[in-house]
Amino acid sequence: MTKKQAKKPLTTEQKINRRTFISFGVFGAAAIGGVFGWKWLYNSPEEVTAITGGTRVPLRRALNKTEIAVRRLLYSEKHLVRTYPKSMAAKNVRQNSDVGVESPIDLAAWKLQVTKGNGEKLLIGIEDIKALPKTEIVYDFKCVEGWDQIQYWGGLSFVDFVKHFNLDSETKMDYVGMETPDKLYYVGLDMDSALHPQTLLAYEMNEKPVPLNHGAPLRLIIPVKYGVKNLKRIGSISFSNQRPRDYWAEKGYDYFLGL
Ligand SMILES: Nc1nc2c(c(=O)[nH]1)N[C@H]1C(S)=C(S)[C@@H](COP(=O)(O)O)O[C@H]1N2
Ligand SMILES: [Mo]
Repeated sequence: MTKKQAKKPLTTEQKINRRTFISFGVFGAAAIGGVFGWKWLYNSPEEVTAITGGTRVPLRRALNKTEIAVRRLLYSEKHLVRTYPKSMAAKNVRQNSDVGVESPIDLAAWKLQVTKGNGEKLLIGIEDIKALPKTEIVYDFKCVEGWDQIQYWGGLSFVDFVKHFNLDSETKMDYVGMETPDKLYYVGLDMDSALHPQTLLAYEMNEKPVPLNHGAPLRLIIPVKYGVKNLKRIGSISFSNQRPRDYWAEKGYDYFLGL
């Protein structure tokens, strides 16, 4: 008698047993995968404590990528900030906080240093920047300390800047970092905000050269962000896929500080 057992239809109980077995198998595999995944993460190097600290490199990378993706979904960076007529711009422009703007500066010798993705460095003079088409904006500048003021700025839009200096491949990276020449004040910016059409490398305030205390010869005007990100006296610009160091983020402020 060698009847094939498989031909016999399964009873309900057998079916249940079989499904239970499969479920446990899947559950077990997931659990084992989870344990190995966790071990992999646990044994990964710890991130360099700077802007954030204490977690593993792959986890932080995933968290940062997620934050950029979620921000893209939630806020449209192409949404324009409200602008005002020039007549509404403040004549006495408020001045606030001078980290990195107090060291002596030789304006005639100043050059903007740009580090490209391949490490190559560009040195750009203010005249090269002023020779390009000017973009102007009158908008409500907002400081996290609780004041705002309608201000009038002019300069080279960051989009025009990257186009003119062939920084297209750099713009594929996630972040831009900017620092004062003495490196005492520095900001990190997500690329979407840097490439926002209203972001300027400003060399004029109320149609005159930017005064020293407001960031001469060149300062950042990034209307989609709070004042703290609007770095005065830009010395260098770099691009990266890791978050560049950021003065206020190091002190616990939100990294993006968007409006
Ligand atoms: N180099 C540098 N840039 C800076 C700051 C600073 O301390 N140093 N302060 C920021 C803050 S908090 C604000 S509100 C604005 C103020 O710019 P203002 O002085 O032109 O009003 O500059 C930002 N850029
Ligand atoms: Mo500020």
